[in-house]
Amino acid sequence: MKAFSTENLRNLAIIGHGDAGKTQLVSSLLYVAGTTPRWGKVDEGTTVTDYDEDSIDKKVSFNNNFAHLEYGDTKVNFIDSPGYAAFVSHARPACRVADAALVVVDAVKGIEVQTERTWNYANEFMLPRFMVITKLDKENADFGHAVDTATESFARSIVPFTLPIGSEENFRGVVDVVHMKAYEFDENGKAKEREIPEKGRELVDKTREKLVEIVAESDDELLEKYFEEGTLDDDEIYSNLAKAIAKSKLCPVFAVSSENLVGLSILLDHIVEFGPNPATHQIEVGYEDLEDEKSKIERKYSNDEPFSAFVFRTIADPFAGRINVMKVISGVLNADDNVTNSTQNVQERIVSLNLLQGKELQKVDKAQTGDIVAVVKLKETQTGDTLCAKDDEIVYPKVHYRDPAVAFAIEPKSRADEDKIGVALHKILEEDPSLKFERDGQTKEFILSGSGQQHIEVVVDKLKKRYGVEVELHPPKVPYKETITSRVEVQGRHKKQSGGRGQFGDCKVIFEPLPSGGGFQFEDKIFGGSIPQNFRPAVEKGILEAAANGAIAGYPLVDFKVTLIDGSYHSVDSDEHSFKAAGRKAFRNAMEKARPTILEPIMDVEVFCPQEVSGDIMGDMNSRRGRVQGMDMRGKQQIIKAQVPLSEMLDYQGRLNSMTQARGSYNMEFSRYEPVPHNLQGKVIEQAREEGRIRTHEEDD
Ligand SMILES: Nc1nc2c(ncn2[C@@H]2O[C@H](COP(=O)(O)OP(=O)(O)OP(=O)(O)O)[C@@H](O)[C@H]2O)c(=O)[nH]1
Ligand SMILES: [Mg+2]
Repeated sequence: MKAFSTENLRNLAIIGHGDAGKTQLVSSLLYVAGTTPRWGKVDEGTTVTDYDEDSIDKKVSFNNNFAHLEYGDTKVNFIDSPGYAAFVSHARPACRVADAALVVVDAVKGIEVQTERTWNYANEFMLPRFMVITKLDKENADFGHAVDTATESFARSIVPFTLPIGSEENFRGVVDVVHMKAYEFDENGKAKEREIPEKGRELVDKTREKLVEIVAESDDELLEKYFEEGTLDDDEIYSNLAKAIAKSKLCPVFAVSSENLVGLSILLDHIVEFGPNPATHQIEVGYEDLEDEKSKIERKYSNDEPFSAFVFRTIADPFAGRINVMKVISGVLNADDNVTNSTQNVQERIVSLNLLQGKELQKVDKAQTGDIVAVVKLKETQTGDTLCAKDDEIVYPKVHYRDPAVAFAIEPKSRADEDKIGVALHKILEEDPSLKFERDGQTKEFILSGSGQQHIEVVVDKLKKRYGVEVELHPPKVPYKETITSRVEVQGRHKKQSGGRGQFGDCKVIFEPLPSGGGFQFEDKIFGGSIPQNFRPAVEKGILEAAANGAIAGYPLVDFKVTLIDGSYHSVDSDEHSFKAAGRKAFRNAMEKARPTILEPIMDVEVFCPQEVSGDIMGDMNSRRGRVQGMDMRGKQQIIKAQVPLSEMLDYQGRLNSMTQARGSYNMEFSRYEPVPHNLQGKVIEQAREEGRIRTHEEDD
């Protein structure tokens, strides 16, 4: 395949609610464009982008996958992102690198909870948007209603570029309101021009009028001309529509069916004509050193700039090995190039440069600015890294995932499983940065955290099927933390005389609370040499070690500051070990007076439900210690926003299903930590004791 110039590239993030029809849309577009000779179907497990065994089985996309098509002189790259709550966070990195988002909306359901969430991701990156109303062939599909809910949800100009001709099973064609033409489609999705039907003509004219007004209002001169002449030239309209889309002032809407291949080729025409190319961004900001705000560097989206690329996805392919997918932000990347991974400060050689068509790697010689390419067999490179020219280093900031919402303990079923679990999980985590895996310091359990039960279950499945590792999943745990609530000054003195050389360390420190999220700070305020310089870090280490085991229930103590003010030492008996022990002792003494308390995660929860059950939903929220923040309507759906402690949400899905006859859905994201109310702390402590989390400190003495 030839290398496409920047102007002829379109990078689209396909985003939207779970099951909206994103993957099918991509597969149908590939077929209509003649890229794939066979028409891939989700229901037959034959799409290009849902290629892994699990996706085929469950008909769900789990991570970003890739496809591309050639349409005239233009190459369109698709990033097909997941829409189910547990996996939707991957749509964020997709939005980070795309030049426009294609927001896919189910014509029967209208805007749904993850449509809003992914729309917000696109907002974060100021991404221009196209909206596709799909499944218009289905019973109860309603284009007008879907557009109305979109307008209600996203206060901005959302205007159809195409309108449907016919509805439900008779949805056969579209009117292109921009060019004022109408089309019908044959069984291969090929468009045949027809006249604009009289029925619905009024809506066509009104929509067209609205587009012309938007263009006129974008520019004073045009506005004047519009007032004088009552309309504008077509060319003026077209070029200004493209500008309005690029500036996110206008979101065009398209009517399609991926099942009947209606409207798809016209959608492609518009993507090519009006979609922003990568150079529309103009510049990308990176840093010489990420830690230093002032070391800012700008790169133009141009082949003439030094090479730089941002890696936003890693695939652990069972055959090819590790595949890093990246967007070329500036310059040109050639197969055989030697480049620098500026995030990790290592050199890498581009041995194998490819495009990805689903799982298929297609070798290419080079990639120009703006293209999305897959590099196989890099040694160290990970998701979030920057690759760049050796002599022109730049680092781009990573896309951060939110903290995982729930944690599960997983237990290897046998010794053999325990041996293999580390390597297997390492590979799975490489592919999915929204997961976290750690060993609990106190209970020694393997803790796997993710965005929900479904997320973790998919990992457990993959461990078994792909890596042959069997684990048992224990009920979810709440990642409590602890903190202190008052300032205290304490001494920590460690002295031991047991034959031979003794041990001696002594420190005086102040413990004080930091605001929520403040982490840990250590300040050395010793004047003179009451503790020699080289022993002071040992005091800090000792305190941190003790803090990891908490003060009340064995959960890590956070959000506090320690100031070292004084101490004493012994010229023979003092050593690092003694001062660490002194630090631990200071910690324990402090905890007796600093009024420690337990913290629990509070979640932002959004519930979508039918209006008639909203009273029940709110009552139930109250019984879960939830605070309702607001209510809103989306078409016939009610949205309830609340803040609820995680410990009260562990069984929510089941309860929501029974309250709404499975018509409700919800979204949950970590917000912050807050103290557990006093009357409930006893229960948390009791539970921690049962788990063997609370340790005695005898070993310190
Ligand atoms: N009738 C009809 N069904 C469709 C259409 N598009 C998709 N579907 C069906 O809708 C279901 C979901 O389609 P997908 O393309 O997997 O949806 P998705 O948005 O990719 O789902 P996730 O990636 O899991 O979020 C499948 O059963 C498709 O066959 C359409 O235009 N018409
Ligand atoms: Mg999908």
